[in-house]
Amino acid sequence: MQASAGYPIVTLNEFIINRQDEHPEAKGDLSRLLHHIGIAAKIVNKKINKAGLVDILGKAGEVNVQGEDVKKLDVFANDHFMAAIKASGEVCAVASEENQEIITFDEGLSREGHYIVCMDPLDGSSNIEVNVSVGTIFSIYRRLSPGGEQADVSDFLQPGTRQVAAGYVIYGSSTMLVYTTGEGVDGFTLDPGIGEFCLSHARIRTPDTGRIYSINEGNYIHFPLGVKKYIKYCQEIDPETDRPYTSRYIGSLVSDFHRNLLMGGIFIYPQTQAAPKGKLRLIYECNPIAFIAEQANGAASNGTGRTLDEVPVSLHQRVPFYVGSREMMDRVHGFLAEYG
Ligand code: P6P
Repeated sequence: MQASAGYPIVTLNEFIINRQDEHPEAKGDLSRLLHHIGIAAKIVNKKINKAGLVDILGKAGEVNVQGEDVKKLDVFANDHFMAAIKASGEVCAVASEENQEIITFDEGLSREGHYIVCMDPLDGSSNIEVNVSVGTIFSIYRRLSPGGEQADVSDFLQPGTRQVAAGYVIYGSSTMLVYTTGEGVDGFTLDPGIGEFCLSHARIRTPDTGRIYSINEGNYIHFPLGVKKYIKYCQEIDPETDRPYTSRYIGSLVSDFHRNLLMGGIFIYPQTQAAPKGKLRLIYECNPIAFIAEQANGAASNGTGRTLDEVPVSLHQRVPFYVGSREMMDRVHGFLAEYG
């Protein structure tokens, strides 16, 4: 995708429209939805950048100097992404990390909406107080229930292979939106000067291997033996295979994944004593990240099976999650197969 002659940037909206033009059958409904998600990301980004000032402007639950109710940022993010998705008129229901049940949009255009959205509006929000990057994760499917009827939870229990699009926003040193519609992965960096996400990482492909392993080693004692063996493999001295690797763990899924996606690496959140099924949620954390990883030449699994093949049984289901460079994934699968 080239910028138009003489004009140096491709904005997210231009990119979405250009991609839509490549599909004559497309009616623009997915494009409109992605555009609205981009708007919500800009609104949330503006608020997060001021997060440190919340103490001055008032803590969550208080009324700030502008007389507004100060909300926790993850509630703020949930409200704005929910409102933007509803405003697109293309979505009949949303499953959010912030809501126990699905939120259905039953009036007007939305009831006919072709899509459903699964999202974690602000993943890792506990990191905000210490100014660590956090992210929004979203996943889009076609609805299964008939248009015009109220959506139900069965619309959301689809395997990740049925995703139409998936993406994340990382609110870091710069704010980026990275997404896929199944034709590769592209990254857009927010230019605050013009208030636009601009194409900055076209056709992201993760390296076949890497030297970064990301896992919370504080849980080491509870890891499956195969994971323990893999960690020791990463730490062994072997110049032939460029080991020992480097341990990098931020504790914010979007940040850890984004770094490994660009540099090569592996992220692992296996079963632990505190989280016997794993900690991360299948439908709004693992599936969208897995879709992006595979579209960028990487891989994602629950340790024994492909993440995207798993058929969800509940909205907030947790699964073990392994995601990253293909060769590193093959290696950890070997240890899991041999040692369990
Ligand atoms: P732990 C953040 O709370 C989160 O959901 C993910 O963003 C992150 O990868 C994980 O939990 C970190 O969990 O147990 O290592 O603090």
